[in-house]
Amino acid sequence: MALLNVLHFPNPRLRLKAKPVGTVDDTINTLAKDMLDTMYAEGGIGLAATQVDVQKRVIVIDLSEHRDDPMCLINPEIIELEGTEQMQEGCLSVPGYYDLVERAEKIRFRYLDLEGQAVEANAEGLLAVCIQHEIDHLDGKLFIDYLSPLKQQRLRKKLEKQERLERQQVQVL
Ligand code: GNR
Ligand code: NI
Repeated sequence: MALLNVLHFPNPRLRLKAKPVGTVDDTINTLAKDMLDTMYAEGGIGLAATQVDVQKRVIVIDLSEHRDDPMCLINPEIIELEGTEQMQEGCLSVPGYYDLVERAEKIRFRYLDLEGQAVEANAEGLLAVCIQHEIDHLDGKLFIDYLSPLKQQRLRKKLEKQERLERQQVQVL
């Protein structure tokens, strides 16, 4: 088991665009496993490779109550969008902040599984929101990008201050 470091906004590396995975090999399997360990340890329902500073199109999700039903999606793509819906979102890269975001209500998506097999499926509700949130990460986008510039500015100041304090704490230790 390996825990990976999760980048926090406004780290510019969260803006990098992830590259498609060529072949689903052991490296990708290990990455997916480490990402799941990290997601569980941090209490998230999803995680994108971009958040752990790996620019590969890999996401993991687990919406189950008992945290025992992981999904790993390689090269995920949305192929159809339907309707709109607002949901309260949070992000492991924007700790302690939650806000409403409007996204498609239903999606059809495709991806490669950990065996490299192509899969196509439909999603709605929280799963649809989560997949859209994670694919945004792979494209360097954060949920707070959808908020008003004023909210983004306030959040940036707050998190920059928080990071400064954390760095000072580390120096004292
Ligand atoms: O843990 C998470 N919860 C969440 C809630 C509403 C919408 C999206 C999410 S994803 C987030 C974990 C995360 O940051 N994934 O990138
Ligand atoms: Ni996120």
